[in-house]
Amino acid sequence: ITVVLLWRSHEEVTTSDETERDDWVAVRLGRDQKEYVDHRGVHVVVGHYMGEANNLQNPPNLTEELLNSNMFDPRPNQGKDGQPVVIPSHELLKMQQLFHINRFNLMASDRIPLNRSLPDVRKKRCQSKSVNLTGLPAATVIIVFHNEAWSTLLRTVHSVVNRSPRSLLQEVLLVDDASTRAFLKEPLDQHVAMLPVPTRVLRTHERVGLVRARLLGAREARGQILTFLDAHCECTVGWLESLISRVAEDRTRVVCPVIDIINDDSFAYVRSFELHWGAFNWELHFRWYTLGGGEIKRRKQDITEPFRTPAMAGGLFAMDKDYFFEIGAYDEQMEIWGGENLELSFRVWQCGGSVEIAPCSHVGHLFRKSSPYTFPGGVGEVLYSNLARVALVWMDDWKEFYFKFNPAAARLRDRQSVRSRLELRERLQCKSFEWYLDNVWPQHFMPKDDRFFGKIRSRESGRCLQKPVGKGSINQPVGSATVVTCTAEPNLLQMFVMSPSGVIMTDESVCLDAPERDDSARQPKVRIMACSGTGRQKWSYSEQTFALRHASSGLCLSTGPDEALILQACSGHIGQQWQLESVPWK
Ligand code: LR7
Ligand code: MN
Repeated sequence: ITVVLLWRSHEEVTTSDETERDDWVAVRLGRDQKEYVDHRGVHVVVGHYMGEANNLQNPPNLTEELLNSNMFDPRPNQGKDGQPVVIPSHELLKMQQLFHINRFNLMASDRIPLNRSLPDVRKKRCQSKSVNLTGLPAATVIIVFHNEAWSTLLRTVHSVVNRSPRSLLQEVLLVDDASTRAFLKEPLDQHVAMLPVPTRVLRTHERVGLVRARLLGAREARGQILTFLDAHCECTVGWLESLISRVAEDRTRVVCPVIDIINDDSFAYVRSFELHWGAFNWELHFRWYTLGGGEIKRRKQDITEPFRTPAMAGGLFAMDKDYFFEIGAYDEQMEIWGGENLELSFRVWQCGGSVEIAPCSHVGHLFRKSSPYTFPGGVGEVLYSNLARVALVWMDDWKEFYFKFNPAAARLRDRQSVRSRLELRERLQCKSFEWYLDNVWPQHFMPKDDRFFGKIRSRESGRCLQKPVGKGSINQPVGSATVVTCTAEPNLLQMFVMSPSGVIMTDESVCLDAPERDDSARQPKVRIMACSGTGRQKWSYSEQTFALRHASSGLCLSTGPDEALILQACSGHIGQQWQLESVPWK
């Protein structure tokens, strides 16, 4: 039996040493929500799945006056210790309207003091392991923002000031990326002038996007360590020393904290698991995945040890300032938002550095479901141009794979001039993308030459195997594999990779999965589940009989009723015959 535990956003779970286990299987790891099945088959969800304030019936009228007014109105106990804010029912309508300004519950945020307390969410072993601060270099904390709310921006700054060892904090640099809100001008300058740590506000002359805003901050920084944060974060105790000590040991390390969740509705601080690392999907979107095998083993020895990650989320990390510039800073031609996180991750790994997550450093980030600000030039143009640049510079042959399945980026490909970035790659003598896949992310699901890539077609109906559509939901955490009409145009949902070891996987690290044994009464359902590396996800294919045989049960993949797939004793009948149709992409 599978017990599904649902938490409303106001009753979220905080995990502790005792409940977080390495044998949990990730079912789905969204940006702001993580779902696991634990060792007893109990389904655990961390994060939220529904913002109540977000369900607005009538679109609000966001007047200039409203946008320019600072409604910060702190109440001493609201949000204390990371608890959710409670808004009385007579204010709910107003709350819903204010939600649209920043795409988070502004009224809730504005009621929490700038110095709110947060629990020490670190593992006990992190708490007892003290970092020796003597001789450690100090950091410049750089926070770029565009039209951020007063309360979230300053709570970020105050949490840095309050919870960083003074000797490690050289200064805070705020970079205002051409915000238009009045309260982010003189009032902000005046507020930061009173802080006990040198804090300055730099301003861009026009909207330059987060990459060039961060570059402005980096060039002005006086600290030896650059530490970047988004403008809506809250740091917890111990966050900075755990990052800086790693960089001090090896200047080519880029170190990220564990990113906890600040709920966009209640502003509750929700501790996240440390069981995942960052990578990307076939659309080059950042995703969390279950930690790779080697890192899990290393973690079992010492859960306080930082672990390597194929990619960073982008906003929260520390690195040596000189190394930052030596290795090419950022691609200045990246606009507004997106792509720079993968660009930096690929570059650091391929050019001799490393990216890691320090489990003893926890920082909360406010996750939103949509972006509140404008994308001059259009969201698609901006994002896909940035991603096209990543592919063109760093991915070698795999850029063709990306462009084939992402026509929106392919259209912008020829407009990019990437010569100076390719020269950088040449000058630094960086390794290939293949090296990155083999060494940094061996668990990847990219179509390397040693594996089948294409469609899996039923010889009975001519239909194709398809991954469940959509991001899934709480009610359908794992999807059933289906057999549907094959599409002619490139369709990522119908593309599968079969590795030499017999794992049939597809985008986002999900694998064709079936129960170990024949559960005689029913025909075992074939599903698409998070890849786990276990025997229940191994298959073998016979080019003679066209059978796909499930390794641990010895049964064969068969078409079932409707669009379903089942396992049956192998008989060789037409419903058990599959054509593996390669789709070329190079
Ligand atoms: O034009 C802009 N100018 C800016 O100064 C656009 C944005 N910004 C600022 C913005 O105010 C914010 O402080 O840049 C920062 C990041 O923008 P967000 O908060 O809208 O980004 P995000 O949190 O949705 O996105 C993640 O991916 C981005 C890709 O470009 C950046 O790398 C973000 O820093 C990154 N955030 C994180 O890594 C936090 C954890 C997310 C996860 C998983
Ligand atoms: Mn952010």
